[in-house]
Amino acid sequence: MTARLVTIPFSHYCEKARWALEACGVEYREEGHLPMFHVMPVKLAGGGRTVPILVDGRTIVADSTPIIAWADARRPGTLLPVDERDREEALQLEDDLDRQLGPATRRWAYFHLLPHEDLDRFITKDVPRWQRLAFKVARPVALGMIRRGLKIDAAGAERSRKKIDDVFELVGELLADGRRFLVGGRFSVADLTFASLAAPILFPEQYGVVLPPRSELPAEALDRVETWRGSRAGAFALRLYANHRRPAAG
Ligand SMILES: N[C@@H](CCC(=O)N[C@@H](CS)C(=O)NCC(=O)O)C(=O)O
Repeated sequence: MTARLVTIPFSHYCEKARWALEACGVEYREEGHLPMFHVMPVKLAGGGRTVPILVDGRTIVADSTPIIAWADARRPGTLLPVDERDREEALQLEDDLDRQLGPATRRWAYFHLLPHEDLDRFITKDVPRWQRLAFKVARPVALGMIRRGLKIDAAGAERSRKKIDDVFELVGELLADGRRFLVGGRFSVADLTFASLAAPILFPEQYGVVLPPRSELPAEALDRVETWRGSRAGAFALRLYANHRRPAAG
């Protein structure tokens, strides 16, 4: 039976899981939902509250980190380094990035993009039609819930901007010795995690679902995005996407 990945399609933690499944050659089908509308399907599938969650027969794997471990077990060594010390280092980086970078890029991108109703089409793509229609009607309420739930306001966005700068600086320092990957000389979970969690502020073309083109970003956000894209860490993430991720379907 084909595994099922329950997602919020544009979510970068879902992208992290999706990329891992594809890298490990796992066949799966994606079931996308809008934020808030995801709660019931995730519970019914046996998960907690967040996506992604993977369902493979009776096996339920919640959270992108165990999903990567599950995918790697099917093709060992694809993402989790075989060398024990490298593996520990890569998993530690994954954990740090999950806790620091992921929430910061999400908050910054939401703050700048949510007010622009014309960008809703990217949020509402690949979800059931009824959710799309309900979102149209309930937009102010849904956005209010997202904003309150994730503390999305100007001060939060500015804190997140600083956090992203700090993480990019740290990653830039790691890369300063000329290494091509973060750990162990080859592509691993650490690289995949950095690139996918940085994606909401870099807009790589190969992201697993279509993101807004940069030409449609509000000017003040675009400036910052271009700065991040041009930084050592940003250019690294874009290279990982170009070389290690299949192009997004139309
Ligand atoms: N540690 C989790 C984080 C996942 C996460 O934060 N997912 C968000 C989407 S980006 C979510 O489901 N938010 C909905 C909610 O919290 O209700 C993972 O790596 O899977």
